Amino acid sequence: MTSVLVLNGPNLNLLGTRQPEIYGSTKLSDVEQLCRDHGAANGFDVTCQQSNHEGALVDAIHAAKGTHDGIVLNAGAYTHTSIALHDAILGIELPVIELHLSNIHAREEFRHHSYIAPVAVGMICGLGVAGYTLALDALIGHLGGRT
Ligand code: CA2
Repeated sequence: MTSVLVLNGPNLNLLGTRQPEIYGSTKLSDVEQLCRDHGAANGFDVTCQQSNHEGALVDAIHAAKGTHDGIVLNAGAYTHTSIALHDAILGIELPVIELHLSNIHAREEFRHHSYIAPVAVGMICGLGVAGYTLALDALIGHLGGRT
């Protein structure tokens, strides 16, 4: 069965607890359950991980090789700073869909640049929690699945 890693970065463990006007009021645990349910309903497996640490995210990306078929990645603020995540994605040769809850292009200028974008298949941003299932469908479609 196709297997997808949904990987969330720094501070996303706070989802649903603060700044609902930007990030919505859904908790990360509910987002993760939504992703797993979406996979189960559409015939693919979803594993969810979150870390606040750049190196742990690099390790998770490396570990995805041979375990998962692709990654939905919300790298949080590391999106805008991390050459290490960029290089990790290049190193695994698995398709990555970049995801952001908020529209990073409608926010502060420092959020406009992404180190993930050049090594991602594509990016979904600004659509809130719905973006996660859209990103999963985009990844499955990219992998040649049915959704
Ligand atoms: O819009 C997104 O998904 C972001 O990746 C979220 C990051 C931000 O640095 C990116 O520019 C865009 C921040 C995640 C912080 O999440 C929180 C959620 C609730 C309360 C506080 C932080």
